[in-house]
Amino acid sequence: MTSEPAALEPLAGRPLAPAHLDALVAEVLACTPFVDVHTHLFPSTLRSFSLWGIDDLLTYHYLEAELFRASSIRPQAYWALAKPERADLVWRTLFVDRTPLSEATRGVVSVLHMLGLDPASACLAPLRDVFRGLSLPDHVDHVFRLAGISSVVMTNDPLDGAEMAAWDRARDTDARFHAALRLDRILNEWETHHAGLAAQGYAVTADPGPATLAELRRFLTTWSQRFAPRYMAVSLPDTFEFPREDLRSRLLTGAVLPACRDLDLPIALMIGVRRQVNPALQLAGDACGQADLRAVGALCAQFPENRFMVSVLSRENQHELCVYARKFGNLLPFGCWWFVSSASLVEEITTERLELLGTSFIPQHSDARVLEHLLYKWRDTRTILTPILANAYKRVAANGRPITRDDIVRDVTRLFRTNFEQWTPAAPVDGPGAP
Ligand code: RAT
Ligand code: ZN
Repeated sequence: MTSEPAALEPLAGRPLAPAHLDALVAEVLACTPFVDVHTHLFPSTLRSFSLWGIDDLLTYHYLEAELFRASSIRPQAYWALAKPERADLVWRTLFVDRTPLSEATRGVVSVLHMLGLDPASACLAPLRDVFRGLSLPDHVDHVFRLAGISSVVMTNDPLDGAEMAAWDRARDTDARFHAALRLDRILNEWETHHAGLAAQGYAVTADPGPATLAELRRFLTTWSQRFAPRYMAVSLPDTFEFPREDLRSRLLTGAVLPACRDLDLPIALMIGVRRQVNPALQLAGDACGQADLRAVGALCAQFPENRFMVSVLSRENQHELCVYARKFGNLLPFGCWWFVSSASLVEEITTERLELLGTSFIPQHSDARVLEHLLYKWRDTRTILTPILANAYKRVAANGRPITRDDIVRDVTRLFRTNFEQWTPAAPVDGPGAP
């Protein structure tokens, strides 16, 4: 992130000539610290959970999916390799033997370049040496600064025993990392995972009646008190329907949404994933499908006291989501998720959202799993957003409403900070983080 150039300051309240708009938008995007509302990152104090450095970057599942297309290696043989061997294979296959043209490979090139490393290196040894020499806490500071972000929201699963034990052991916290309570196991696999709640002392059964729902609500309240999450979250299949007489609906309406209301928390619904269409690929084995967004409309209408952050995975659902957001003030579209987070689609989706919703949405989150993902994901977002916003301003100016630098600062701040801050509990997002 750059500091504000003093030379541009005198322009603050004055109408801008269209020729200045691209530069001004780029400059405001560069100097506004963003809040990253959905990641899979952990603070450096949770050492064994923190993914960073070249081997983690190269064994990202987005790249592994591409490896299995480019190499004849069988998934089983790949998983049997040690992580550095897997990273070597990905590097050789996707970066040396081929040009890194895809979004995920270009991302690694961008990260290496931003860190002053050689993206054309024939092997990984020199890159590993550099990462080995870094102190993780210093590197986190450096990456946050370079990425232009002030805080990130994690993904925290209260039924993940290993993660919870790591939180118990962690002595320090990092106020820039905020929690989000992830409910996939509860809302998508209750039959398998209700035993996890029972093991924590909650009297729940496989077939949730009023007593079990009350216990689930107590569970969510206890974990919310412990983690101070910014929201609760769940990813949902493309087959998700609401209303519907099923287990998920009972859990959602009987416990999760009431708990969100009690705790004044939004729920993030990430809709459209088809999990494990090719299980041999492990994390890379998920796909996507078009969902029926009447479910979103029904939830927003039936639960006006709840706030719904929604991201949809299929391109075909994006326009419908914008239209539903125009109908319901308790619906906040966020991010271009996973398979729609590539330049051409981000451009299309963001332009459409701006046209239909003004600034009342959150354009992007990084979904970073590896610390350095923040670098390319946020750089790409700023690059893509610059002409989209500048063109929107040019059209408004051409229609007779002059644009000032203050307008741009207010809009960018709203899109990448305050829309989220206003939807999350009173504490500012740069305040205390997870325990
Ligand atoms: O984008 C991803 O890394 C996916 O694997 C998922 O984690 C997805 O973002 C999710 O949060 O379910
Ligand atoms: Zn994610």
